[in-house]
Amino acid sequence: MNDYLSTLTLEAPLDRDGLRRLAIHACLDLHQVRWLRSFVAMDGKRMLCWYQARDAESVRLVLRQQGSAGAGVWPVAVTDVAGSESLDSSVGCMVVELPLSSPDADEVASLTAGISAALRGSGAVLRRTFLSSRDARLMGVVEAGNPGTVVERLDAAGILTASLWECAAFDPRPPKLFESHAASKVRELDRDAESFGAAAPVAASEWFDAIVIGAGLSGMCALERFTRMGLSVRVFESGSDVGGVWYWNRYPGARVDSEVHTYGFSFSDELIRDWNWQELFAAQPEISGYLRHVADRFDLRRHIQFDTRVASAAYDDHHACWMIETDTGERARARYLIMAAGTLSAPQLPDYPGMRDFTGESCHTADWPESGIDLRGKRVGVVGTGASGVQVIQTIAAEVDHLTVFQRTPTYCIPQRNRPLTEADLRRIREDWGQILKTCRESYGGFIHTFDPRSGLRVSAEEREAKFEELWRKSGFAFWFGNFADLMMNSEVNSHACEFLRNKIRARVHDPDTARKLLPDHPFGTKRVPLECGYYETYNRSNVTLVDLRETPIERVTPSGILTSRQAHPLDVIVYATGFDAGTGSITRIDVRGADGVSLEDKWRDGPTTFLGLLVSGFPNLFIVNGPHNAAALCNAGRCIDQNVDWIARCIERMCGQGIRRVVPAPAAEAEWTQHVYDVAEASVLAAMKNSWFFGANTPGKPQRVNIYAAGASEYRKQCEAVANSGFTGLEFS
Ligand code: NA7
Repeated sequence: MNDYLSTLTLEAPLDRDGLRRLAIHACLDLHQVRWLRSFVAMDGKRMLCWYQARDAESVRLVLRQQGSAGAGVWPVAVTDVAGSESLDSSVGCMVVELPLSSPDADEVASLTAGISAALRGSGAVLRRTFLSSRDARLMGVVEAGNPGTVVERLDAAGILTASLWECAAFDPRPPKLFESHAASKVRELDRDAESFGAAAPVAASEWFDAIVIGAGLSGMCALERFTRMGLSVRVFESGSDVGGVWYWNRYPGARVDSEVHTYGFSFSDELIRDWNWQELFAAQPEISGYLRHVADRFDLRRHIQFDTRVASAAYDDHHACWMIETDTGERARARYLIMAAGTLSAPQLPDYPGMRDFTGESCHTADWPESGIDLRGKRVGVVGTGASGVQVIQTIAAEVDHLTVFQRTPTYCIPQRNRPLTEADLRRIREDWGQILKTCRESYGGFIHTFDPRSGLRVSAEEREAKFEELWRKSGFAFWFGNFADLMMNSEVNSHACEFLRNKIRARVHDPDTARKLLPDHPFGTKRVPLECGYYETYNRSNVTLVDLRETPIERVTPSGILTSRQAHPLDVIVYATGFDAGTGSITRIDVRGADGVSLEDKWRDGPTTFLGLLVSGFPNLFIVNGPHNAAALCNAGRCIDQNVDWIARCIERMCGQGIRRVVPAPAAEAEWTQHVYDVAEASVLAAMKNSWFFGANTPGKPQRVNIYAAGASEYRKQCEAVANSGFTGLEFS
């Protein structure tokens, strides 16, 4: 490490808080720049900063982030003058600038000795010198004393000074955001522990600027961004590795439904360049591998505590911080709490009587054992035909002895048309990367598919049918998000699409009665659309039976299988592909308590209320990356997570930059956004079918309120941008 100095011109007088705020932007971790000491002139117009860094460019990067791009940086040799102790920042000091005729060691030594001798008996002491050989200057830090006397004494000794400024010395380290990080504050808080009902004290090492819950896509994205901002971050993850849903959903056939290159992280061009995706729609092992690679490559693991579930989080209004407690009683505090626990991650099992009595093996798709389940030659029952059920069913049908599918609501599945990615594909992706991101950013769902701007009613029936056929032959969500612009807003257009897809099912399934059971009757897109690969043909197999639970409901699970109102189905394995407590489940399963001790679960008892789906009134400094009321649920998760993390980071940057301790949405702004979310849903085809997790209908006892922002990802982005660009209107900062 080398020593560097820079002189910054200050726009406004800088106090200790202002200095600390600058330090936040130093991103010391990232650039490995240690900002050791600053000397701020009493007139508030300039500041001399001393850094240690690998090279001057690293310091310049830091200065650019502080908004001081023009400041000069020069290498210096630092000498602590013999006998001096470290500078006491509470004592005033002076910076004396002296020109040198030749910066050789002898001249510097004699000048330093001369200054010390001249000041002897004046009350002032030369503490440290910075020698800049390049421009032949010596900067001396003189502690205590009177500036007039110092000038007089140096003059009398024939020592020429170029300038002398009276200043205050500040130690900006460690670059923590808040006073409350200091050990003394920690002790004070621990005396205050009854507010958390806590027994064990919190060690200083358990203080962070931000706590992130979850190390899936959103937690990793937030972690990477926050550490780059210079925040100290601790991520708590219940799994034993990174990945979130990709860690837990290890069931056979688990596969992403976004074109995978549009799904991954966008924060590193090198990552885009170096990582070679194998398939257009990658399977779970490949995505897990990618996420593990990112964690290693960007050194994220050291901030993550695995195998740890956060049980509670309480806001301490007095100290403006969150305190979390894990299920093993560990505690940690942070100014910001980031919910990154996923929107479809709280698995939901049905509550059929007798489930515990089943003597075979059973599990939820999102809790699949790491060692797998051997399904070969077994009688397997799959309950649920959403995206997970469809993937399991089409994957295992050929290997099991018999597969019984228990279907409650049929859904429209569209062909995924997966394929390997070739060298040429990867080259094209890298060349077009900027455009791909732009398209995703501007599209309804954050995917690479964009709506046809025409109305589906403005074209002839033949043209419409031809368009549907063309889209159906494409891969991914082309049929959903590349369709006519009014597909999701006009029920007539939507009903044409439904009939087209029903005809496809009729044509693919041989047995008319089975085909009939598979025909959905709700509007297309009002339930998340599964992507399939031979799913409908699975029902043509002789070892597959479809049970329609609307005709013959499940009565109970027995020790040997499932009993419906019509018959017993003997089974060796039951797979519950029954979905999630969507949107709110992963958040309210944690006991989150806001400023006045009210629990978030209670606040959301009649349905979630949020501002932009990112903040909740009464819960200061709580940010939700992907929960209810934002676009993430309908969206290509990678892209929407990017955008949400970016917005949150900007908000936190503003708080750090202005010394703000607390942010919370105004109740009126929250009410307005929540109403807007409802209004958009009511105006769309979603209103015609509320029996879905979009409305929380799949979770017993949950109020039926829309969870998602149906105007789409691009509109959502615009709304968020507008709020941020207007100085975060709707938020109350204090
Ligand atoms: P989903 O899409 O919520 O699907 C769950 C399925 O389970 C769905 O068919 C449900 O029927 C069915 N279900 C739920 N509860 C029961 C009970 N009690 N009995 C019978 N059937 C039941 O979850 P997935 O895991 O498939 O997909 C989640 C997301 O992951 C997906 O959108 C992709 O984004 C990735 P219902 O329709 O409620 O009648």
